[in-house]
Amino acid sequence: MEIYEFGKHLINDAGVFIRKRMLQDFKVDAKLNPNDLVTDVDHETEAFIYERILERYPDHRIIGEEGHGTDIEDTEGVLWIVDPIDGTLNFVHQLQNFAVSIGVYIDGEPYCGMILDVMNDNLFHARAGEGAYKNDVRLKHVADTKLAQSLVCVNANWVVKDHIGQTFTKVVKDARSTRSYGSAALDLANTAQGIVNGALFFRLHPWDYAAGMIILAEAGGLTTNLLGEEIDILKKDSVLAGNPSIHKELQQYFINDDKFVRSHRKAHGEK
Ligand code: 2AM
Ligand code: CA
Ligand code: CA
Ligand code: CA
Repeated sequence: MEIYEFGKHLINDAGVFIRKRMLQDFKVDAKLNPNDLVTDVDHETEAFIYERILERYPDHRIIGEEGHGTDIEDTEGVLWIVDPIDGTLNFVHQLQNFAVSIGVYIDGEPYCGMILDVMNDNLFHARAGEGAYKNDVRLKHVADTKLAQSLVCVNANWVVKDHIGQTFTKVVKDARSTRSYGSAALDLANTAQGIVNGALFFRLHPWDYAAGMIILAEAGGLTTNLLGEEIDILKKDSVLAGNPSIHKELQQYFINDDKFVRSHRKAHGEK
């Protein structure tokens, strides 16, 4: 079976695994701070995905949020980038509104991406050059929109942050309104399916956007960092995603704000 087909089966199986596992008790631990949670189910799902990939493709490499592939520093060969549960806080508090996200890169080039909205059982997927899909339905290209008539995904945490909050506040004021689903992968999938027009994050990790970037690109959208620079798939960065028009409009808020640019360079370094 081909990688893309295998990946779609795998992510659906991971969804079945999570839905069954979450009926039993699971342990919740704090990672870096009391609001940064991880559960047994995150770890078990990552192990499930990791083992299944290596069983089929022993020479592929895998990076996962919960500890796999921490030594990987190059993009040679087939690289799977996995977030077993994106939206762990939603998983813990709501038992819904979380996703599995899997992106596949070959020699550093986007190959295919899958995002499973686990409790709604909706699979967003795309292979480079072949369009993006929600289940079996091909997604239309995202429509160009102006910020003033747009819904954009922004997490309030960025709006209240020192140094960068003022810039995010301007975006929030100028947008028609904001949404935040608590899962970056679902924010990107929702941008691809056009129910929101863009999504902005000051800091994400590769597993948060590896799949979403590919799916959005295949739906005609753009993803860069907030300064309009290309994202390195091995590094954490800020993310600006949207239809081409709003992507261009939103970039100006960040690029033209010296204080923001300085804070961004401090957090993420020079490109
Ligand atoms: P996670 O649930 O896989 O940890 C909203 O919380 C989004 O931001 C989710 O996609 C979440 O991924 C991610 N996220 C959580 N904590 C984060 C952190 N400290 N830095 C960057 N992204 C984070
Ligand atoms: Ca996490
Ligand atoms: Ca994540
Ligand atoms: Ca996660």
